[in-house]
Amino acid sequence: MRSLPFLTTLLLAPLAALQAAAAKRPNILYIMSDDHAAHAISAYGSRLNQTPNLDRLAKEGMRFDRVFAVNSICTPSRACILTGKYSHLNGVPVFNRFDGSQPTVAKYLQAAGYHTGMFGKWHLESDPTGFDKWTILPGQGDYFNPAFLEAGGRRVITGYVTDIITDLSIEFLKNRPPDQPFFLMCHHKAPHRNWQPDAKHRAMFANKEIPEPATLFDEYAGRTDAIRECTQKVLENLGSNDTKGPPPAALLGDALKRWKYQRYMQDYLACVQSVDDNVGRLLDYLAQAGLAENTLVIYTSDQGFFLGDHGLYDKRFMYEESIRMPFLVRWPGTVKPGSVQSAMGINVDFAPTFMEVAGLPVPADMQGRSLVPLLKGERPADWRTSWYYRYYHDPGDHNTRAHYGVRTETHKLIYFWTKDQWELYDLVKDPAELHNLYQDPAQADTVAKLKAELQRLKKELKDDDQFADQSELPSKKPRQ
Ligand SMILES: [Ca+2]
Repeated sequence: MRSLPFLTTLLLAPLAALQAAAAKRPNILYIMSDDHAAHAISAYGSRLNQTPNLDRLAKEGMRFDRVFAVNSICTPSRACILTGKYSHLNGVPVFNRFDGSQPTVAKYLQAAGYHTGMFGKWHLESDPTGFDKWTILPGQGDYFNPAFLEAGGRRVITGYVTDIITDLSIEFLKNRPPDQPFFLMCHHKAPHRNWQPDAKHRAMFANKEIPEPATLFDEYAGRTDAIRECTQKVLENLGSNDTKGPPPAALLGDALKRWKYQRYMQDYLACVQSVDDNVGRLLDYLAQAGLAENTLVIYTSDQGFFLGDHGLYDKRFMYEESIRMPFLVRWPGTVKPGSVQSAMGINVDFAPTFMEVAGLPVPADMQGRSLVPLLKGERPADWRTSWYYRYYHDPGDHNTRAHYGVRTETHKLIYFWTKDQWELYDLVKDPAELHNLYQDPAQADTVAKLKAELQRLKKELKDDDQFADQSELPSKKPRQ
């Protein structure tokens, strides 16, 4: 019989190894803003602004050029990110209450020993679950002197919302248990409508002439009814609450559209500038605290946004400006500094990514795929070449028609099912998506192939049109 000390050594050695491995597990800092389009980040080639702190992440990490939201609107995107599942399976197709009893990546990480925190805009109505500490804005929240909800009740914090959310996040880091890795979700409200910057950043843009997008005066020739019918148009639908005062009385038509665009973008970009400053504060804190080396940092937004593109603001549509999420990742020792990734990622990939980063198996019911191989600069041979999109909120706040579709590396096919109308774009020849080719006989083969791919993806993702009928949609109005 072997001696007791030998057995003890045998049992303790793997335990010690496990403990050592656990101590080295990377921290995860996930920073997400609300409605921040990639084309308002200088690392993405913005013509509009300079974002030096976000550029730091791109310079020291990886810039993903093709990461997309599978349902481009605030609440559904958040549910997709937490669950790794599409809207029809996570139960949040519109602005309805998230069932916090379902599995989420926060719960998995917390159970595996991560110290978990959630600060800022939550927008899922139910209280956060899976977080050791949370302080969230009720509903959309306020830009100035906002109220917050937390396990202990409600409190108002004086100041500007983007600064406060950063303060709360840093406080969480300062007070974290030293023997646990952390998973921190820092969710900014900015730059959500109605774009209220603080005085310092407003002054930076107040008199600045912002370049106009090439498609500001898009007249929608050849497109379906959906874009014409929507009420997310810069000229017709931005009101004095958005422009912070009425336009000069003499302005009409194109001149009025230009004026509204300027007022909209000056405030939007000023809100972004505060986000950029505050990302810098968090990065500085990581460096000062000696946490930078073992922390994966992500910056993203819950979807993209139309910055006057196609004459629009807001998101919802499956067009590129709306669905494309900025996605910058710094992970020292794993991600090559200054690298760029063009493989297509989707927001249901985030949860599987966090699982793999934490050394955990990806649950079989998550529908996304871990981005870790891409972070390592590898592109698996079977990486996706197409993905599925579905937007439900019709008519919603902007009379935007429900639609679903497929995007490949080169094409996009969109079906507005309540209108029974289709759009097809060649993203290589027409990246601005101005020419709907659906009726072009020369595209018949392409249309047939894309329709087959659309059906294949729907089946694979178990989308049985669960929420296709408007009467089947959950309540669209959450408690504020
Ligand atoms: Ca949003």
